[in-house]
Amino acid sequence: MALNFISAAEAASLVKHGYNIGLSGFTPAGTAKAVTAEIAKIAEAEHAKGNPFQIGIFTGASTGDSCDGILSRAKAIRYRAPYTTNTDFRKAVNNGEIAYNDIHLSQMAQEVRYGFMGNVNVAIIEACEVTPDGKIYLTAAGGIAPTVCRLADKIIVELNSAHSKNMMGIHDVYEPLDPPYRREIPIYKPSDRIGLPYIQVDPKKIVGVVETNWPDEARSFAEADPLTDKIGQNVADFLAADMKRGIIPSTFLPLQSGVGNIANAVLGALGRDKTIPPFEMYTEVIQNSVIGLIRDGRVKFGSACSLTVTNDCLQGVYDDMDFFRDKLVLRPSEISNSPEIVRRLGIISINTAIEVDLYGNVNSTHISGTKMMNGIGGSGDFTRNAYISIFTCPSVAKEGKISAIVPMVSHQDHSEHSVNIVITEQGVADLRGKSPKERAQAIIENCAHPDYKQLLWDYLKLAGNKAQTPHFIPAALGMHAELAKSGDMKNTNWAEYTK
Ligand code: 0RQ
Repeated sequence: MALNFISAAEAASLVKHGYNIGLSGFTPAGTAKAVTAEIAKIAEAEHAKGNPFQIGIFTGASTGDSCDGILSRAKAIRYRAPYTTNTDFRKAVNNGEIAYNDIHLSQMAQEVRYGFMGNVNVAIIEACEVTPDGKIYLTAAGGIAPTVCRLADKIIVELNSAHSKNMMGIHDVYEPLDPPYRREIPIYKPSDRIGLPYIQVDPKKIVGVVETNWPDEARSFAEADPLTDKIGQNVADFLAADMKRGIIPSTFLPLQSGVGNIANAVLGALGRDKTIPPFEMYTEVIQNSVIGLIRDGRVKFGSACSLTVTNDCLQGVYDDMDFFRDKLVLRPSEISNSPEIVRRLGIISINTAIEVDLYGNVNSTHISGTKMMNGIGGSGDFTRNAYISIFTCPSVAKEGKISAIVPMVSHQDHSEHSVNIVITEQGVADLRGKSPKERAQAIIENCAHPDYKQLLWDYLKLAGNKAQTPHFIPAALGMHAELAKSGDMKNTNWAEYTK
């Protein structure tokens, strides 16, 4: 069956008001771009005529501006899941305009399969190659593409020449069976391959192929600075010490590292620390620093869901594919983030917190308890199941007006039961094997900024000693209340709560 080449506008016209679209991609890597940009134009034209036009978006993780950004500005999104990083999308969500379902990334594909979110009407999949017999070769990410391709009524392929065909062979496409027939996912080491290098679809479902040349819209990273370098060095020192104690085997364990500036800098520092042997990654995103570490031989193998790297870095990988081919694999998100595999491989997870409380509960998603930042992403998939779960963050934010260490988190994503280690530029709090009161001592002593230490000790005093997890409930969110009132948590006055 011959492929039907159509324009992005023609493809977009197949998407109707009320439809759910399923997208390839995971972070801006590998996300469809041209068709979503045209859908936004249709939405704007319909809205100008007074007609409703909104769609649901199912995807792997965040997307680029040509999806979440353009569609949010066009007020074309009714519903979306999961993780996102787009500023305009964030504004619309925090304005109450979009129904945003922030679920664990490992669960996205299966929840679509289970029918929790409705039908997938159209799948839009970015490919570096597509064949008339229905083989779709993905670009820089696995995401939920295999699942939405199988479930969708229609498939549109964006054949993007900005991605090299050298990508063919890097993916390992595998979809588990659903309960009650599910078996183990047979990955026993990060480099194991268990599936196909392409998605096989019924060619009759491919209603159009849109040729594009549209580079990925990955953000650039802030340069590492003394603060992120210090956090990174603290992580490296901690891991080296745990290896010396025999807690981490001398062969080391696979690492997962989160997304963002801090995660990128932490990985860079880990790579430089030669007391840590060359290691493997079983992670969701490979960022720029990891590509450098693979080149240097510091990372032996990278299994991920996406290459979330800058375009020059991606081009470098494409140009050197002979070198990278046996050192990289990209997987669907339900495999890259599978709790079963995280537990089996003994992964050391390193994610970034927005705030951490005295007992080790972590907020990764909400600013001051109510406003969405990005989402939980894969941090929960890894943290809950890791061999050692680590959270890093600077001890203060916004020029020191906000302490990342607070008496009680204003929103909770990861509980005290799952969080092992907290690391700031101040130091390392090892929470393993400790009671809540012992954890509070370790966190204030080692992680809080000096400007906030006394305030936090004073809160503990106020909370008293006669409880398993001491709190003085009327004041537990007092630092957040003070931030809302005066703009600076340092002005918190516990005496106001005991008058
Ligand atoms: O604000 O953007 O205005 O400067 O939050 O913080 O310090 O630049 O750190 O880029 O690493 O992002 C948790 C959001 C950190 C990210 C989070 C403000 C701060 C800054 C960004 P500005 P930094 P990062 C794998 C795993 C959840 C998902 C996850 C994230 C901005 O890492 O989304 O881990 N994680 N996924 O000033 C107010 C506080 C604050 C604060 C920081 N306490 N109060 N603002 N900020 N702390 C990836 C995937 O799942 C795909």
